[in-house]
Amino acid sequence: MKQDVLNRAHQLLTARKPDWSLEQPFYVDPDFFDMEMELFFTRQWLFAAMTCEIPAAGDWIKVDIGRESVIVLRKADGQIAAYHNTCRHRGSRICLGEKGRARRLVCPYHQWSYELTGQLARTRLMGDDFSTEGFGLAPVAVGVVGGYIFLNLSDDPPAFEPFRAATEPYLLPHDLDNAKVVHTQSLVEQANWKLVIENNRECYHCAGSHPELMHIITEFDDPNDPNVSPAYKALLLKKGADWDALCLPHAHTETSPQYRAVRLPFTGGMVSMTMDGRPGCSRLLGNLTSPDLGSVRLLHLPNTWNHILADHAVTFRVFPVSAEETLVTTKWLVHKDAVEGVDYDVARLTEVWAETNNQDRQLAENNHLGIRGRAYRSGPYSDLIEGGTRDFVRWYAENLLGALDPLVDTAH
Ligand code: 3BY
Ligand code: FES
Ligand code: FE
Repeated sequence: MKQDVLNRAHQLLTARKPDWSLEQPFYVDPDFFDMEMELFFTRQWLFAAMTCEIPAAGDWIKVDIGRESVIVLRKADGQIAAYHNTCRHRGSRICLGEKGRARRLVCPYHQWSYELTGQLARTRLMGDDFSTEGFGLAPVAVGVVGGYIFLNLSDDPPAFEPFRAATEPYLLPHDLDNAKVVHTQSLVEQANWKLVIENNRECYHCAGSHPELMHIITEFDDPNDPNVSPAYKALLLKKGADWDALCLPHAHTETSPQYRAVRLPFTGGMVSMTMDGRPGCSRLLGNLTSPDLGSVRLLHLPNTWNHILADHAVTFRVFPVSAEETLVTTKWLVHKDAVEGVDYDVARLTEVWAETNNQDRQLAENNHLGIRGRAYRSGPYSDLIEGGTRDFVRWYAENLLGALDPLVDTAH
């Protein structure tokens, strides 16, 4: 990392107007991006994949995070493990496809093969005194909660446990371990990753941009938001009582600025995130019997938000590609035994969020283009309706500043 970049980023964050958007280089400068990846992004727990995508021993899925590539797999004992996708011989990528099933991982270059535990199993023609000891694949830290697999690329990850413990009760009733992904939408957006998250964390833009979504949710739907309408407050009370009776947790977790789970009702009698508000899948998740459970909103900064409903779940994953490109991957899941054409129709199931994602993509890309111009200046977030965005940027700025503190020249 370049020292002048560290100094400049530190200076801008120190001088930052509290609760205003970030200065231009944080969104567009490739040197800032490299610095941010190293000091911030790759030290975070990142949502990578779902456990149901690798249901059997030997199932693997490749997860590319910037220039890093990770193999996430299920070991023979059923546990999930992850390894850097870099061979210990001369460093080739090992898994080249997107996913597969294998008894051993075989490097395509010179066929060194690895056990599912990461240990080097066999090599050809390395000589009698070569020992496979010490040539295991480099592990990547894994955290699993309610069917979600998170990875951490740092050698010294922060604890995953508080997030797991706080959110697991919300997820377990939906049994996403026993779901299946029925559709994936991958968008490479021409926007900095923070603009994707900033956009997601507010609904200031919703009335102007999301006609489909606004039949289902309201601009103000956080139970703690003082601007929640009386009608929505009444709905929260009514649905809260129903969910208490079903022993389904719904209160906002409120333990961390980085993550939360909360179950919120939909509006207008809608029970699902479909165009007509009726269930997108008639076979409900887990052993659920009521189709009207609103959605569990699972947030974990910096790279995922989720809607987990009675009938289906929608997961959103954000990976930075470069300062000006971001991969947004959306997956729709239903019960693993649901039958296409009988229980669900993919087009109907995916319509609302596929549209909404395209609208959000346009918003983030326009935002990015405007920020690239000479006239861009940091601007204020509304306390009334952009609290989520304000809190994300605040959290990001504090974390990055903390990482920069020990690295800057005191002279700058
Ligand atoms: O529903 C969501 O996932 C978020 C929250 C606010 C706006 N946005 C559509
Ligand atoms: Fe993998 Fe040679 S680089 S076997
Ligand atoms: Fe949006």
